[in-house]
Amino acid sequence: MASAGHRPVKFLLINPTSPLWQVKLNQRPVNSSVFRFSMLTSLYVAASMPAYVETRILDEDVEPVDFDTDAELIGISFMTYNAPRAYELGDRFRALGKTVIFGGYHPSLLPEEALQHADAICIGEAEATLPALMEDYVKGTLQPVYKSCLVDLATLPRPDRSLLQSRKYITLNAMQATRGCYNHCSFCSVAAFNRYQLRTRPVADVIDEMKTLGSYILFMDDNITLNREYALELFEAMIPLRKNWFSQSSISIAFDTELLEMAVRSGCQGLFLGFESLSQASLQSWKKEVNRRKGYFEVAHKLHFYGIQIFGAFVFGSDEDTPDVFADTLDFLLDANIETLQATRLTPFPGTPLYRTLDAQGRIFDTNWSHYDFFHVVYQPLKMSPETLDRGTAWVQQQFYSYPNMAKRLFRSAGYLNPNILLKTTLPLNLGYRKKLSAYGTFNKGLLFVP
Ligand code: B12
Repeated sequence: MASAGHRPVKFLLINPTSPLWQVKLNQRPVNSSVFRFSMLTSLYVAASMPAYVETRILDEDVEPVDFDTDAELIGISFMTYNAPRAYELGDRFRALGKTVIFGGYHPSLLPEEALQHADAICIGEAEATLPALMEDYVKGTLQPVYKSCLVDLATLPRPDRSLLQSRKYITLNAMQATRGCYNHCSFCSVAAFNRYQLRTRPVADVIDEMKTLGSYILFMDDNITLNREYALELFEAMIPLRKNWFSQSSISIAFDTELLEMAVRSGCQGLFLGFESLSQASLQSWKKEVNRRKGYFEVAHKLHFYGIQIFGAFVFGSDEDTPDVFADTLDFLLDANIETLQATRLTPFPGTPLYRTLDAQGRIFDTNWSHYDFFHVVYQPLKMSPETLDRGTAWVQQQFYSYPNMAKRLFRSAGYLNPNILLKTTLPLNLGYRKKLSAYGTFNKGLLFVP
């Protein structure tokens, strides 16, 4: 609906993807549906637009790009791995006479590069840049760069999930209670993007939004328990809603029984935990202080005791890692019965301290951004070859997601997880990872590694 004083503007907001996941005409999405969720980024961008803007969201993971669109303004939102596709789309739409604006992690952290393919870029959050950008756009005085302050989360607009084709996603019940993180882990672009600050939303707003969503909720927070007092207040307020929820947290929750019990009472069913490495030296070199000197088996036992499944994240390739790291980590993962694994090759995202260090040491040999997807080695590791790092990581993934290991894991998990949650989340996620990994050729690559 057009508001007084402004002509209506049609805006096409694109979530680009890599050639591997792009949907072609009349084709079904390639990626497993378990990795199609949230879209909170696009939803918040759409919600930040003034009322006279009519936004259509196009997600290249589920539908092909429409170059015949009648939209006059094209927005492209991207991280690093899809920057090359974003640039290709930006160039093409500009050649068609459209105005192109960019936002997201990559253009925020590398604005000069991004600006070569767009008319304007937004550094930071859409909520604080788009209103001014649109004022200028309708007046014909668009500027090349709009920079946001950190938004006060009490002022966040409410995402309109009806802008998405819900049947194409495993769930759209994703939301945020907090943004950012104040820890200084060297590889993390989330903390860098959020200027190493944590912000929280008023608990009443979070509860209001939760009430509008289904019974399974994904919190896209970077660490929902980072502010302990806030988390306690939020979890307590969530209890009467009787929802099931999943989020990211640091492993510290396992050592805080009061917080853990409150999380369980509020419906916590699974946590994505950044273990990152078994090695104290690696954790120290990455400044991942929050994990240091904490027993990982104890973390797993404690969470499992409370019926919480674990999505464990491990990163391979620190300067301390030798080829033994792969077998040692796999032993832990299987013994501790971690339900789902995200194993990644260390990736120096632009804008992070890690990028600056490796770049200064001349060790980054690949700046094809499409390889910054955790499935490629883009820098020279210190104590092994790039091939060993690549194949060793693939080997861990292949072993972890082998059918026998999956069966053993699920059987053990059945002893402490709610069977409904196991069937609806643990099993599909394990199968989804197998599908995704096989699309990347991980299973064949893993066979080339000799532990
Ligand atoms: C959910 C999520 C996913 C989901 C869904 C993504 C989606 N399309 O919705 C899935 C699972 C698909 C995913 C996949 C990947 N992801 Co991911 N993901 C996230 C996560 C956890 C939350 C995203 C989110 O909802 N944020 C909340 C919104 C509100 O914040 P935002 O994205 O920053 O958006 C704001 C601003 O950036 C800005 N903005 C953004 N776009 C635009 C556009 C315009 C025009 C404007 C004006 C403003 C603007 O305004 C927004 C509102 O304030 C983030 C971490 C994070 N904290 O963001 C990682 C993150 C974005 N992912 C990351 C990565 C690396 C990936 C993968 C490449 C690798 C992987 N994890 O397997 C894959 C690639 C995709 C694929 N096909 O395989 C990295 C990106 C790092 C980087 N610098 O590139 C992040 C930061 C996590 C990390 N490990 O560091 N991801």
